[in-house]
Amino acid sequence: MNRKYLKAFLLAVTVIAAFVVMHYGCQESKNLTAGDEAGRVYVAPGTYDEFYLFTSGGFSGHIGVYGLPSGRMFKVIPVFSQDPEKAWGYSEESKPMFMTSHGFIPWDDAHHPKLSQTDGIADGRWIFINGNNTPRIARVDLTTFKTAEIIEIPNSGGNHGSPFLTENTEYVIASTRFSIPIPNKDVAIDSYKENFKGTISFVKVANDGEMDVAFQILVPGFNYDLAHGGKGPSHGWAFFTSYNTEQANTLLEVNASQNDKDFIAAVNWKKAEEYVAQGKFKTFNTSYFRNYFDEKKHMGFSEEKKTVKVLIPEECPGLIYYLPTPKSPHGVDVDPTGEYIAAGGKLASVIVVHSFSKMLKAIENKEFETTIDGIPVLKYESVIGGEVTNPGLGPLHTEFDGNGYGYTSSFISSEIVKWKIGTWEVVDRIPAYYSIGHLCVPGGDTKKPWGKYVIALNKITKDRYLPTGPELTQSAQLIDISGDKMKLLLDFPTIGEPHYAQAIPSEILMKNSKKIYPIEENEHPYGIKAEKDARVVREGNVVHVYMSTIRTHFAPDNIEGIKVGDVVYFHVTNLEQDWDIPHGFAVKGMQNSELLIMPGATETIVWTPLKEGIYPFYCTDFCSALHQEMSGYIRVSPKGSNVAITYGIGK
Ligand code: K7E
Ligand code: CUA
Repeated sequence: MNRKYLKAFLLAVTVIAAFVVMHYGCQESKNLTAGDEAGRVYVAPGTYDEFYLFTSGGFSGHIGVYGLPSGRMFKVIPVFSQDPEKAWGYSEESKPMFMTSHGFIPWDDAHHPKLSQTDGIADGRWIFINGNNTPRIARVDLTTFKTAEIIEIPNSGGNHGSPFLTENTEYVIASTRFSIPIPNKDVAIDSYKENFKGTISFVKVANDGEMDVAFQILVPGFNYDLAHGGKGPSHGWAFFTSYNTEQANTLLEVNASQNDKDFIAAVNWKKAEEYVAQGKFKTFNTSYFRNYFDEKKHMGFSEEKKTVKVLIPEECPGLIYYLPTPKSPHGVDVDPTGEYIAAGGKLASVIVVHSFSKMLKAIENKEFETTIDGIPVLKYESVIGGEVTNPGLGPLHTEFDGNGYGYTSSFISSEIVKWKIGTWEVVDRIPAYYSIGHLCVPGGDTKKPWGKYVIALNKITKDRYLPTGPELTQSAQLIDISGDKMKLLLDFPTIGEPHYAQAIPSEILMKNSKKIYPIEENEHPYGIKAEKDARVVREGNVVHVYMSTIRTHFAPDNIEGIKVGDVVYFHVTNLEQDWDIPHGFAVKGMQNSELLIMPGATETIVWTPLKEGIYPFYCTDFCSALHQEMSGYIRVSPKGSNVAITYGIGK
């Protein structure tokens, strides 16, 4: 480039930069709205360029955090699965988070991240995700990007259709993937039709996020797959797909694909609240756990709950209706207006879109085909709003852009199909490489989608990436939807098996991101506020080490008097009060994991030395130029030796 062009180029860049600053400068104030009566502050819709993307980890049990449009990974948030990097599930404080009625379960299969909403718009307080295997719902705090609570869902054979929300996060909702006897009992598997049932669960979310199973609805023994809450006019209702309405218990690939139509269950949860208030529920004895992490005590707590309220549709008229839906439907997605309910019939040749207003009319006129266990089945013709023909093979999930279009993923034909709400015509399609499952438009399941992109979440990526042995990477693809034609911008591999993902403008979360835990607020019973309080205390064969860290040493860093057979608890408080200065802690031969202690936090790890000798310990996180110096020694003497406890630093 010669000098003249360079000058012109620089001028152009300056003008563009000034424009961008002006444009987004005003936009920020336009987008920020005041808090509601609960004091929550949220951000109204607008145009954004930069997003956080939260992806499901599938059977890795975690959430991946990425930036958009870069596709770069920022963080992995451990949720249901142990993670030695963060000692999640290994530290004494985090172990209670894994408690269930099946005991300590250190993994799960997590499919659907779902951002909390206020007035049908993602508000950035929390992200929920389901444990599909051992039925659970987790809540992750988006100020700390840390799992804050995990609640088990009782009376469930698997928690796939979860954790979808009502529009003000009144409830997270869940449905059973597998029907089982409820309460569970020992029966012949081929007694499925008499004995197996499903449940739909409504989990109340308090203003501070605390979850509690408010009530469940006992439903026929089908497989319930996915769900979505209504919005706008359909607020007060929730929709659940089902398959295997044949009620097969073997060779489902054939036996559960017989019926031309299965059902979407439409549940009137406001009505359910009335029935519960009137006492029209049965109390079922059961066992399920609620686990939560106390940010001040830096410690998880676990409580067992023993009963749950169950509504029986036969005794609660108007509670639930079935909408016939072809064929083995998977996703059920409500458009931004709340009027249309799109179903992804895996084996269907069209995308069926039900009309909420027609559904209400059909209910009023009692246009029923039949009734199943007290649940009226509405006539298909009475509830159908439209059918998208030629939607590709194997439609699964739909998201919306807020400009009147739906985007449906089709697994078998491996593409995204864009269609117009109202005319139901397909207006564009783009291949996904390969075999897309879910897809995500920022805000694409809310009242006011942010749009701009659709992200394809692909299951199979053959020939797209460097081979990595028998299993290839999973991937996401970023597609521009700002014009008439979809445009592929970027491929990026993702960690864990991708199912759903959700995106939110970065500025909503950035300003709330927590930097440190104030040390003066640390209420950990084994925490210390200053280095001078560091000590080692023996209680029989249990030894408590109250340890501190600050750049660049541990206190104490020499410990003697530990014996084989001791159970040693290292309670490590990180005294740092600077952003992004965690310290690590690990002893040679540690049987569980390291610790990674955030500024101002205390964490505990237990160690049982098996042999006498000298054991180095060290900081695992490169924290300063003298990080390699951040280490110490523990002397372990034989069982029964008379070496007294001594400890110190700098002596
Ligand atoms: Cu992968 Cu939502 Cu579990 Cu569809 S589900 S793809
Ligand atoms: Cu502390 Cu490295």
